[in-house]
Amino acid sequence: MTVLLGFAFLAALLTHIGCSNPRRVPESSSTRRYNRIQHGQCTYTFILPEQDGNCRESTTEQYNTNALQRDAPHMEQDFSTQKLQRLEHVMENYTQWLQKLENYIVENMKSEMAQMQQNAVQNHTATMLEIGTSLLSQTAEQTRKLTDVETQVLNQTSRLEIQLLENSLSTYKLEKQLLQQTHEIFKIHEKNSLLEHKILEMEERHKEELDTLKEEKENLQSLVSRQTYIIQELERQLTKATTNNSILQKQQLELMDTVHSLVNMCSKEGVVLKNPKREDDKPFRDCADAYQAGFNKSGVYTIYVNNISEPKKVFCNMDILGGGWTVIQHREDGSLDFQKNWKEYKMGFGSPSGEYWLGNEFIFVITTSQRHYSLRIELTDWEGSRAYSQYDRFYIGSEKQNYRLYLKGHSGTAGKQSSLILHGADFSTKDADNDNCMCKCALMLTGGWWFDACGPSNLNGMFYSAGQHHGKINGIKWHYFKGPSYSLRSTTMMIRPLDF
Ligand SMILES: [Ca+2]
Repeated sequence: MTVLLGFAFLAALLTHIGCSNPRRVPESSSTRRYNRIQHGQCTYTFILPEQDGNCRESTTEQYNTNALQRDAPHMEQDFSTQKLQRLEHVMENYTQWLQKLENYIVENMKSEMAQMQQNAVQNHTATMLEIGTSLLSQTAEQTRKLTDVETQVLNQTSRLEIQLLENSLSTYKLEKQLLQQTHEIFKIHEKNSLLEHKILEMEERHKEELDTLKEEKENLQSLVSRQTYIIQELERQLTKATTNNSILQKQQLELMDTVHSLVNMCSKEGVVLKNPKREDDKPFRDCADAYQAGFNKSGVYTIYVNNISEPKKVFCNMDILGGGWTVIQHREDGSLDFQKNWKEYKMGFGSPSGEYWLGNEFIFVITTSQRHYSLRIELTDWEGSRAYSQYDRFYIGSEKQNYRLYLKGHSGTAGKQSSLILHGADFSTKDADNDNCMCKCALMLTGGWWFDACGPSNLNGMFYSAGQHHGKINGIKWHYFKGPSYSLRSTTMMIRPLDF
């Protein structure tokens, strides 16, 4: 419609349409007016006709050239008609041309519109893409953050899991230890109950043993009272016998007198006695004297020891190695208690026909004031084996010297080493501690002996009967024959002059 309105200016003329390559308008048309329109990439140039001057002048000129014809009305009319026709024709051309132009513009506009729409779509798409990209980047950022958070959470979870595992492990270990300890406690409980059971059993046994011992004690007490009675009886009988003995002695003296008178009578009448040796001729100092006096049977003899007015009964062994042995100690059945004091050991105790100790004072006098003596010790164990120890030289000191022991020249079968102390040892009893021990050997090992500290022998220890002789430290001991805790069956200590 705008274009159609433009036809009001019939003189308007579109000279050129250029797209992308605007062409220069020729200079020769300076007399014409140009109008340019820029639309997008295309430029439209319109040539507009001159309106006033020329048109009017030509009109005026035409009027002037045809001044002669002004008076001729027909010519003027034809001319106008022709002009009109020409104009109509031009107008038709214009109109066609304008239609074309319009079509062309419409065509162009269509493509431009499409272009514009496409551009708009592209812009929109670009915007959308941008938005999408930014959204994507934001999403990526968020995703990254989420991933970071997830990683952290995973790390923490794994750390917690590890800690949980460690805790479980330590818990397991603790449980194991607890189980072990419980087991040990259970074991200890078992042991405890066992021990308690044993203790109870032992207590019961002890009670039984105590009861038995009480019974035995009562029995022994009654036995002792019986024996005391018997002893008193025996003492009375002994007094009687002594009285009888004195009567007998009187009779003996009378007989002696008779014998003497008979001997005198015989000597006067020339009778010679074949065996003049008699026990009463010369008192025996020891068994060697008796043997040499012709008494060659083992038994109890009376000897007269130097400086001791009282005669002493001893057992003489006339069998071993030529006889003549004076027995100073003998044990054989445990009938005699050897747990005696100093005085008893000094003067001797027991019976020469059975178990006895001759007495330290007698041993001292015999071995130091008469002759040089050797010592022989005969031992028998519970298996029936016999052995001996012999010393070439033997004597003991005085009571002031605690009857100190002196020995030399050991030999024999009862051990290669001497079980008696060779370097000298004092005599000890339960009431006289002269040993070399901080303890009291005589109390510990019983009896009286030449203990050292406390030494390898004690023939005056406790007598243990068969079956009980093992593991006894206070028994009758001769270490180098049967060991330190074997109690022997029988012992004999005897002396004989060295020059016998
Ligand atoms: Ca001591």
